[in-house]
This record gives sequence, C-alpha cells and structure tokens, in this order.
Amino acid sequence: MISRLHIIGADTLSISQVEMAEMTCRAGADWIQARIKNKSLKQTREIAEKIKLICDHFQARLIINDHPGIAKKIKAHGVHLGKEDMSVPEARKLLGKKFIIGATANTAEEAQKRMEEGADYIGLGPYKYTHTKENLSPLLGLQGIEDICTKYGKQIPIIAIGGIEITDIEDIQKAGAYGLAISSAISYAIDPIETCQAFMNKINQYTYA
Ligand code: TZP
Ligand code: MG
Repeated sequence: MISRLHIIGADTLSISQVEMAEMTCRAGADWIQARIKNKSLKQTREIAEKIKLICDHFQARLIINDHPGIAKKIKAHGVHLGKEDMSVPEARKLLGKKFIIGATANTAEEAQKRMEEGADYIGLGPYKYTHTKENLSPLLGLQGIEDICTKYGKQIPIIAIGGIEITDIEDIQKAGAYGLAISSAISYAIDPIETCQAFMNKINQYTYA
C-alpha cells in the first residue's frame, strides 16, 4: 500500500538528507523519498545506499527520485519520476511490475497520462510556493488539487506536494488527496522528530474514503 505521508529528503545547513531519513524513520515515518540533486552519479548512489540502510533498519520504504538505475541497483522499493526523467513505461520495463513507480503531475492531462502509463501514484503539485524545487510548475492551490483529485482520486492515489505545512492537512485531505509529501516542513523544523510525529497524527485523523 502507498503510504499517506511521504518524506522528501533535502540537505539544509542544519540537517543532512541522511540525518533527515534517520530522524523521520525514528519518528515512525515509513516512506522516504531520496531526492538527491547536484551530485555525481557515484555520490548519488553512495547517499542513496546510506539512506537504504536506514530504511531497511526501520522497515521503511525507500523511493529514489530521478534515478531508476540507482533504484534498481540498490534494491529500493521504488522510483519517483518527473517530466524530465525516464518515462513511466520505460521505467516499468526496466524495473518490473512489483517496483513502485510514482510520477509527477501538474495538470489533469498529465495526471491522466501518468495513470494510463501505469504509475502507482501521482505526486500532484505544487500546492503552494516552495523554495525546495527549482523551475517550479504553476501553483495549483487548493482548487487545483481538488479539481484533479475529483477527476482521478478514486482511480489512483494522489499525493499532494509543495509548501505543505501541518495547518494545510485538513484542507488537502478534504480536497480528496490520498496523502501528502513534505520536505522543508521537516528539514527546517526545530524538532524534526516531533514535527514528523505531529504530521502523522494529524493525517491519521482523516480517513481516505
Ligand atoms: N515537487 C513539487 S514541490 C516539491 C517537489 C519535489 C518540493 C516539496 O518540498 P516542500 O519543501 O515540502 O515544499
Ligand atoms: Mg526528477
């Protein structure tokens, strides 16, 4: 089953992506996406391997952003693909049926295409402005999330992403999203463990119907 809280890794001045994985797994998160940018392939694989050890220890699933080849080599659970990455059908061919493939969408058309191509979940965003991602697609806001969830939310799990804070959870869940993905809410938190637990508790107040 796809988790309803995806932790997206990021390095900040106060916390590394590896530390972030360790802290959030310790808090009980069961779904970590390693999003490693601006590194060589070798460095990317090394960081991903460190996160894999942590995820295995805590029995959390690990999704690798951008790199199906690395995901396969290190036996991650899945890969997350954006517009510029390998296509979903190509990744499926490379990784097989059991591998989790997530795909980004910013419009209803993209969501439908990704779904028809066989993605296992859609990362839908950006909900709000965020510094975490460069070349941000147009903001969707709550209405945009709701429109696309109304169309496709019963057919595929939709994970909202982009600038999400704990106070957004109720709106996002009511808009019909299956779950949400967060990065800076954790990486810039004063207490990442406590914050992660607070997110999980809040999400668990809403059942996905
Ligand atoms: N894709 C759309 S927004 C985003 C990604 C990877 C960044 C999400 O991070 P944050 O810090 O929770 O806004
Ligand atoms: Mg990408």
